[in-house]
Amino acid sequence: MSFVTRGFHGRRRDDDGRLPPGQHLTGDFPVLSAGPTPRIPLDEWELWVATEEGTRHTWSWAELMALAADEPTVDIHCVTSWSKLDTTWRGVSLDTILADVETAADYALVHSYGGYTTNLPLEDLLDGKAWVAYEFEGDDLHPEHGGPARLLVPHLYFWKSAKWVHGIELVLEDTPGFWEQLGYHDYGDPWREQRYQGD
Ligand SMILES: Nc1nc2c(c(=O)[nH]1)N[C@H]1C(S)=C(S)[C@@H](COP(=O)(O)O)O[C@H]1N2
Ligand SMILES: [Mo]
Repeated sequence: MSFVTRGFHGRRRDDDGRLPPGQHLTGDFPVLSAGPTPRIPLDEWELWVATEEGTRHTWSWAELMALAADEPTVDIHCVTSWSKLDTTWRGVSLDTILADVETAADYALVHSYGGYTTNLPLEDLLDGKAWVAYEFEGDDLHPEHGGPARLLVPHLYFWKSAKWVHGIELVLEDTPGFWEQLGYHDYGDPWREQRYQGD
């Protein structure tokens, strides 16, 4: 009888297998921004969704706040190799935001205030996998971290989680965003280490 079980033999660390390959844990919350932090007054803030047919849906800040919110606790993984476990957020699920949006699109190109963009398959925004988040660890989301609101798509590398989210363009064909045009992966699954195009 073998007393060395598979589980005992396998990698066991304090992250409990929650750290994707090539990542290390960090306790703090680094700021990674490709440009200056835009400041958007809440009375001017707007979220838009545009379909491939040209239909536009918009939400004011008050309208976003009126939507049912979730409080997800998730692990986040930056392509620069830090991961942070059990981060807590408050935000509106994309399922709620897209509930009444009719589309045949398979992809989304997300637009931020300030001009940043990032692309992902529409299905990666659905089924409880993505939020428009406006609180972090119980406080209003700090402007440097994307406040007043950012996209939160924790199952993909964190560059997909567009800070200062402004709009979601639903498109029939995948269209690379800011980092994707500069060589980062179109999908960006941290568990498959999809850091760069070709990974
Ligand atoms: N608008 C915008 N969103 C962005 C970025 C950016 O430069 N601009 N950087 C991305 C990258 S590379 C990462 S790792 C995370 C960083 O989020 P943080 O600064 O809150 O840690 O935001 C992502 N979203
Ligand atoms: Mo990043």
